[in-house]
Amino acid sequence: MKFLHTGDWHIGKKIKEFGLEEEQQAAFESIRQIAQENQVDAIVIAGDLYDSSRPTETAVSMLNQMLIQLNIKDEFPLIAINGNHDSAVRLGTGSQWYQATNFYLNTELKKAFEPVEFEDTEFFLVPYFKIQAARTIFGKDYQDIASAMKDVVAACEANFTPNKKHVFVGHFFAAGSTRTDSDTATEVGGLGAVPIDLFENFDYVALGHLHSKDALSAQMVKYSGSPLKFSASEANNQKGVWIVDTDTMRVDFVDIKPIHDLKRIKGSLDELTSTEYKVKNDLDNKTFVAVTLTDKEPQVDAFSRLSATYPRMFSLKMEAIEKDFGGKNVVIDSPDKVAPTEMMDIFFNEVIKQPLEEDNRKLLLETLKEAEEE
Ligand SMILES: [Mn+2]
Repeated sequence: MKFLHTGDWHIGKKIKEFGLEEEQQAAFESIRQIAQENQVDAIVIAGDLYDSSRPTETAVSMLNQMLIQLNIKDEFPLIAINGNHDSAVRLGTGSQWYQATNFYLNTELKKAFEPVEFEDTEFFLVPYFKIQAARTIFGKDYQDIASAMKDVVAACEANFTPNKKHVFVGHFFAAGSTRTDSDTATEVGGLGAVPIDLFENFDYVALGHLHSKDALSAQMVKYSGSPLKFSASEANNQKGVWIVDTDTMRVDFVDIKPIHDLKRIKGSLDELTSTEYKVKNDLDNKTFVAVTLTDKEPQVDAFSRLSATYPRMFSLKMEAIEKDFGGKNVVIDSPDKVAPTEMMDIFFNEVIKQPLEEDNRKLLLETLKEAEEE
């Protein structure tokens, strides 16, 4: 069979105050077209369908229309799980009815071990879950997601039908992957990372969570990435979906072109606000723009001039001020490999010049934990 692997739609998301309805609708139409052109037998959505556990009415109605279009009108079977941004309970309401039209949505860990079968392929739908859910099911006191995942994988493997292909659909942070700024940026002390060699008995692992398709370099363990760029760090990312053929085990990436791009621009205020610059760099009023100003002196009217030129400017930085911050320029070689707590220690020691106090450290850990759960 052939299926399309996507995820991290984040319906309802905004970039700063700018809604993305038009862009998300256009990206959806591209996904639909790719599914039709490739004549896929199913579409896998690997979590984070919504951006929020309490999506707005507009977001709910938009996602509903999309799912109705794909599943009822175009008659594509759908395979989906919740991500950390979705509320498992809200998203999962109705999932038993959906099965009547070949829409398989699993939001409960305990239901992940019975595969959904299509022709030669078994799909194991493992939603984003908290350690507590695994403790309840397996009766073990896991301290990290990786050890819980090991038992989850074993429970799936126990139900493998031999001679079929096995696909794991999941939503987690795989060890060794690289982040972008729109990913949920906290993994307290790395407790959330799952090593990918756990999945060696699966033919393909369709992941959601990280927003770059290149977050992992494994051949058969892939993040689909988000269909749209959500942050400046994704400006040069290629967005799209994977088409997976389980007969040949061929995996191809198909691009999605955004109707309005997201770009990073850098230069002096005069240069960036000139018409020539805008034209030359193919920037229009709907382009999402992250600006780095190179002027040595602060420019009082920078914000108003830039936002008049780029109505969707979502970030503005001054290179000179960043470098002069606290009289010290702290360089961290691989920030994605440094735990947030360690990052704060470096900040306090190097910039504030005194260590983080115990009370504040506690507060920081609690805040990180809350952020991680959101
Ligand atoms: Mn996500």
